[in-house]
Order: sequence, then structure tokens, then C-alpha cells
Amino acid sequence: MSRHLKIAAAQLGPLNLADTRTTATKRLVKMLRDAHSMGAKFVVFPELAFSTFFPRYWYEDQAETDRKFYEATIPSAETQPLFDEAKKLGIGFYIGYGELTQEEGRTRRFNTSILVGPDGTLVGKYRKIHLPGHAEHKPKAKFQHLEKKYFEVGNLGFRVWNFMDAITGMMICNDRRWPEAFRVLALQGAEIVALGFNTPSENLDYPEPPALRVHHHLITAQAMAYQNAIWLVEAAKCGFEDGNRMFGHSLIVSPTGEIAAKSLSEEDEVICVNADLDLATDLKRTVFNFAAHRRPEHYKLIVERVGAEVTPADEP
Ligand code: ING
Repeated sequence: MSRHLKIAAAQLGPLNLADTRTTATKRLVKMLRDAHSMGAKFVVFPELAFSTFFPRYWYEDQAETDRKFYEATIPSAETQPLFDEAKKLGIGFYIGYGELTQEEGRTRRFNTSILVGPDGTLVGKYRKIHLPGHAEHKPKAKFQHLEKKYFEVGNLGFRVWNFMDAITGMMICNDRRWPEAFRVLALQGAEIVALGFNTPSENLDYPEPPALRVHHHLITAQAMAYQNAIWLVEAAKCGFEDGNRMFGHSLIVSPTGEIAAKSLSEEDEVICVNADLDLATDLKRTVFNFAAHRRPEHYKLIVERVGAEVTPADEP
């Protein structure tokens, strides 16, 4: 009998600037109950799940952004009901939030996610490593994407934890576009990767068909899950946030690279799969038997070189 785990992705519809943590928490608790009614034991919530996607705005006043968009403690009085309800229902969960912390004698800000066990204990923490966008103000742009201004690059690495009887790793949003991130988790034995995202439907830099952005989201999720033989659970925050659209398409993808469940709306929506955690066994024993097939002696450039440099061979 193979190991099964009922996993849900709890997609959050729009949170506007006027929405409070309390509003967000009420909606998250409602979805937790929905997931529970489906029999889910592990629920994945989105990136920055307690506020609107604030990196789309330029703020001068750091005290204002710290107060509005970062959690100095997790949980806090406003977010505590989510943690209480999860513990009551015996559900483990992943959730993303803006982390405000004092470390090494200074104030630091990260785009963070945590794994909380069904008994309410903090099991894992991840700080987003691939920060997209820019740090400077683009006054002529329709909207900003200031993750490089509002967050530091994560300093905790890509790690896995023993969580809900599975080896579970975490990522956040843009990380899903970088194969290296998945491979580092898979090389640690990851069986499940949980990932929350907030992805604008419109491209800030050039006119890109919105359907193409969804296409990229879908193909990368399937490819990364298959090439690393993992269950990949991706939960969106989406819909029109003060008029700024972000797409949904929350996904649960199997190690075979198949979309086992996908959201259909851009609202609060829970999708759930009874994941066979041993589905990856044959893949890991054969085609993706890393120990048997990988040749890292030929991959050195992946670590040594940051940007692409044209270096053609000068012999056949
Ligand atoms: N958002 C987007 C993401 O990586 C993005 C930014 C969109 C980058 C499309 C490149 C292409 O999904 C976050 N929050 O990372």
C-alpha cells in the first residue's frame, strides 16, 4: 500500500489595499475549513497571503510599509485565528508573508514562507531567493515590481524538512522559473515542493500576451515536477487587486508531470488531490536516478558563472 497524503492548494482571490490582515485571515480560515471538508491534511496558501501585492507600489515611508505589509511576529493577534483553526483541525500548512525581523543588529525584511505542523509547531522557514523586478522607482511604468527594494535575498538556502511523513521543500513564486532551485531540493530528497505565488497578468517591461504568461507558468510547473520527480503544489493569490490583475491557475502537479488539479477561477478556491507519495519511485529508480546518471563534473558553469557569456569553443 503506497503512502498517500491529501494535499490542497488554497488559492486566494484579490486583496486590495483597503483589506486588513483580519479580512485576509477570515478568508484563509474559511478555505482551511473547505480543505478540511475535502479531507486535506496539508494546505498550501499563497505568497504574501496577508496583504495586497504591495511591491507594485512605490512607497517612500518605510514605517508605513513596515506597519502595513510586514509581520513583525508570526502569528500576531490578527493572524492567530488561522494558526488556531489549523491546530484544531489537525492540518499542516504552508503560508507566505512579509517578514520583518531584527538580525545581526539590524532590521531585515524578507519575502518568507513557513511550514506549520498539524500540532501548530513551526517546522520550517524559507526566505525567497530569486527576487524579480527592480529596486528603483519607475515613475513612467503602469505599475512597479519592487521586490528588490522591499526584500533582501533570502539567506536560509533551499532546504527540506520531514513534514507530514514526507520530505517537503519550499519555494516562492519566481523561484519556480529557475531549475537550479528545484534540483537543489531534489538532491536533498524532496518529495513535495510547496510554492505560493502572486503573478501579474501583464508584463511590466514589454507587451506580452497574457495567455503566454500562463503558458509559461503551466509548462514550467509540469517540467520541474517531472524532471525532479516531485509533487509540486502551487497556490496563487490572484484576481484584480485595486485594478491590477494577477492570474490564478493554482496547480497540483504529480511527479509524472501531470496536472492533477487546477483552479478554475481568480477567486478564493480550494483544489485537493489524494497524492500518492510513492508515485515517484519508478522515476527515481530509473530515468531520474540522479546517482546513476548525473554528471556534475560537466555542470561547473552552472555554479561558477552568473550571467551568460559568449565563450565558443575554438576547436571541433
Ligand atoms: N511574480 C512574478 C513571477 O515570477 C514575474 C514575476 C512574472 C517574473 C512573469 C517573470 C515573468 O511569477 C513574483 N512575485 O515573483
